[in-house]
Amino acid sequence: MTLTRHAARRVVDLAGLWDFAFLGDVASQTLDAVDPAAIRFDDVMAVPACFDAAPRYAGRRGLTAYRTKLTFPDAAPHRLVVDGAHHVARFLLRDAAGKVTTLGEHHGGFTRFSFDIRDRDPGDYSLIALIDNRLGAGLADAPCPLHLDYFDWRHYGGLTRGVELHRLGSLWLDDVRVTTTDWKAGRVRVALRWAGDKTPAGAPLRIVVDGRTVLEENVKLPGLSGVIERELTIPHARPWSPDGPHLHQLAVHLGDDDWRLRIGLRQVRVDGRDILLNDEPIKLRGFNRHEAHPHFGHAVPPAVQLADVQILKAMHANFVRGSHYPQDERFLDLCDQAGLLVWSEAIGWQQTVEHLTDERFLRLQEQQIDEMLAASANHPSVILWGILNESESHKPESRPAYERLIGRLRAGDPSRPVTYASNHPFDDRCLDLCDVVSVNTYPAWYWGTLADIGKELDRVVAHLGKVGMGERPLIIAEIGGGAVPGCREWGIDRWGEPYQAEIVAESIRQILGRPDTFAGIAIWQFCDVVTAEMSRRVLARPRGFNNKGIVDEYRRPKQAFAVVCQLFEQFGALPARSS
Ligand code: ADA
Repeated sequence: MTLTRHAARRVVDLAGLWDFAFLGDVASQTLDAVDPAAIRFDDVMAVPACFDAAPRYAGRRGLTAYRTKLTFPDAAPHRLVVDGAHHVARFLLRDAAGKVTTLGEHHGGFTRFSFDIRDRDPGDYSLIALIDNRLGAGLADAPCPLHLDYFDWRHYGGLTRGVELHRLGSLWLDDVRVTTTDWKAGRVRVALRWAGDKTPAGAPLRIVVDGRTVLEENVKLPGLSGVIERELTIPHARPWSPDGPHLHQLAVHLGDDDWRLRIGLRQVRVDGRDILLNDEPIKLRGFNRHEAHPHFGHAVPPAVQLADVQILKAMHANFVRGSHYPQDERFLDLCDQAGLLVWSEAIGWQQTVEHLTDERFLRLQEQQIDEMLAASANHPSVILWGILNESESHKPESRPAYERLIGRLRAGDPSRPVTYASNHPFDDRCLDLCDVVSVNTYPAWYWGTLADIGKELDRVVAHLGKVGMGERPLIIAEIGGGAVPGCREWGIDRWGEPYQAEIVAESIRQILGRPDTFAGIAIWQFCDVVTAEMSRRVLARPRGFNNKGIVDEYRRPKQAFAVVCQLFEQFGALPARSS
């Protein structure tokens, strides 16, 4: 279950069963209060997995401890790479004599982080992870303010994605970023971030594409870290697109280290109301997807991720909005391969001015944005960056936060357009900061009838035109209605499968039927997901699920499934512009 990008570097996959202890859920049970020597590991837990999706701990919130063995073959620096931990994690290393060192702490799920391990003797150690999945009711009492109790999904906890131990040696690659600079000519820019302990003055650099060496030179390595940039022409270059998702294999070798990835040649930009992929307008037909499953929580196994991709393709979708947080990189790998376009979004859900003016919240948002970019920027499937779903973008006090976070995205990756999903389209004050305008709206569900879908979309379009936002691409980023699986009653609309199918059909017709007005649709939502445990949500959501999935939580199709298949196929065959 790892995402190893290395063949030369020694990488140990730490997936498997770890020792486990549920330490408690009382307020005094904090990371600082734990004495690692006193932890009684009386159980085991799978890694990756969500401990609170496992039957014994289902729904529990509190402090937990995980333990596994680490062996260091020599004194070289190593790096512990954690692909996701929810929500607060502290990692400790314990040597054979019982001496404990803290490796570091991380806040926020859904993104990769790492800790370097230096200056210790070779031999066997215990790695202990203290993981707290508790939520706060507000920022002040939230162990991690990125995860709050009112969001409309269950926040699962644990070591939710892969964990690896990397041996770094004396010179290593920290990151490789590949950006297409000319898709027609097959030109890319490769930026290598390197670092080291006692680095040599220079080292051989070799870049191999699809098995052919395209660059070989000796590079100078001044200091202990730096960036090397090169422009390359890919031999026998073939562009990447949803219809032809061609991937080239790239391997970078610097000294004894290496980094491997698959790249797709494609450029994205906006032009008036169009999103252009390799200079051609593209209409987005797709879904919002939560990375969740009742049996696995957020640690959705590869077989289910693959099933999701297969179902999306079966519905003739070409687009997924990763709502409302960065999706697992394995899922992005599958999207690269399948030709699905992805909107990748940093975590956020109806954040208020209080949040958007809180420095701790904003710093963690920036950290999550940086981590999302690091994990997702090389994926050709990712065409859009997003932040802060449905937050208070209509209040003037929020604007500095939008400027700051959108600025962070642009500085980290100028090659993709930026957006956020607004539920305040009529008084939003930040839309001008985006390249793509995205609006969430629920006519015929939270209010009105089927006839209101077209009318509401007209109102949105007219208003955006009036405030000077009419000449940007417009995505309806959420629209839909709920259906409890199997529910159908004469004369009752809400929660029945037939009515959901009608809402979805009318929405698709209204949006994809007007290609000159809309750049795309993301139906809310792909599959049913467990909602938050707070009574305000559970009482408003039958079964305790957000039931707006077109497939249920086990990916079984509802009536709307066939409707989407037919309509997405029909509209997918039409040109992206009427003229
Ligand atoms: C909002 C929100 C979604 C979901 C949806 C709903 O638009 O962005 O996460 O909660 O409403 O089902 O009501």
